[in-house]
Amino acid sequence: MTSSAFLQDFHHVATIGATANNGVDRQAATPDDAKTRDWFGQWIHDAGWQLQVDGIGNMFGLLEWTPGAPFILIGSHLDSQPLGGRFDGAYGVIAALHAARAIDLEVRAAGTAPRFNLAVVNWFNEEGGRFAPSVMGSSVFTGLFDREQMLSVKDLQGVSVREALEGIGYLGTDAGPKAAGYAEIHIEQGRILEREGISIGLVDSSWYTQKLDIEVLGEQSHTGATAMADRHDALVAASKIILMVHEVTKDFDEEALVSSVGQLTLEPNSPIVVARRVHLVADLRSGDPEIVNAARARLLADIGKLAAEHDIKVNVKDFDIRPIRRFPEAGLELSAKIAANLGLSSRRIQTMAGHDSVAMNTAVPSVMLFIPSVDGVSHCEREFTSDEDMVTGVQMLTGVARELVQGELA
Ligand code: HGY
Ligand code: MN
Ligand code: MN
Repeated sequence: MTSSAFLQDFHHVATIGATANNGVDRQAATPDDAKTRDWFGQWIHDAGWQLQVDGIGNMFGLLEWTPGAPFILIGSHLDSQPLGGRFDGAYGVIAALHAARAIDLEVRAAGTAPRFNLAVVNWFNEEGGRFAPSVMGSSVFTGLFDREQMLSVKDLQGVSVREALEGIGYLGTDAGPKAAGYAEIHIEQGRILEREGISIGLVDSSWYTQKLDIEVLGEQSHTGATAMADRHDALVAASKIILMVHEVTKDFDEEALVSSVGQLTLEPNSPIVVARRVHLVADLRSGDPEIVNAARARLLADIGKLAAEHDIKVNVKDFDIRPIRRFPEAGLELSAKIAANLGLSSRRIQTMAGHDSVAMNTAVPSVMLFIPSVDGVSHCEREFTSDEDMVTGVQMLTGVARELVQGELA
């Protein structure tokens, strides 16, 4: 792997869908997402590998050294959050391209094929900003989500996943590779590695997460002419619920529970009309499922009281519930050994964010690696990781992938 070639690719992709403040906005199946997909497809073609696109828009670059043998998949996602960071996901895809190229050269020079083939993957809609739930493409690939159901999911403008993928020419028909293992490298999106001066995070488990779909139903009326006592203001009630979702974290130890409402839609959204309906999505996560469940129970009880006080209706639905998932011990030990052989510091770490590797780990032995994030910032234009840390991560991913194709985790 030549670090300059990797860095050149990374900084080029960061210009696609670039925002004014050094971020990117390449939401799933938008024209800018399509541009990075075209770039990825061209790279695969120029490398002489076979490109496949499956029925939920996942893209695979196949290095089939042994016809019919299963594949080790390495990669991440090129889609971003709205006004997001240029490292989240894209780093892992470009790192995987360069790791695969290095291993391909080694295999050709050695003249002997390893036990497994290798594929580089760009997962569809990992972010879940435009189309919920997140981690969509890899969850369909592993059978966690139903493909037809996901293709019918609509964005806020009423466009379905199917229509959006067809619109950018990436609703594929390929089956995709038979997976035997998976490895992904990603920015930490937290402060631990930076704070401790450690180069590589070895992800051993993921946090318990769930979303709450909250619909607040009041009654539309004139903001000027309606007596206050007669109002059923959905936005006032929704505002109190947003604060409840924030405040409930204080019922638990510091940082034991994280929660926010990140999305709100308002009807009819007129300055002269009392709101009739507000739709909110709350995200609750913890390393302990009992904490999420206790916070959820507290919120449901308080929302019930609020609805009675305001004489309005509130519908709350659970969705996107993800249990804690643990990565295989053998993969953690293998990665620790590879980091040590490379002279890199490493430590075990949990992931609070969702990742495609969490889905893949339900199907095949998977390895998830982190590199440091400056200030732990992510899903924000200020997201940053140094070139040096990125290049170190590519070396680490190459080392892990080299062992996986030999069958080290089989
Ligand atoms: O769901 C997640 O945590 C990821 O950022 N998509
Ligand atoms: Mn990501
Ligand atoms: Mn993300």
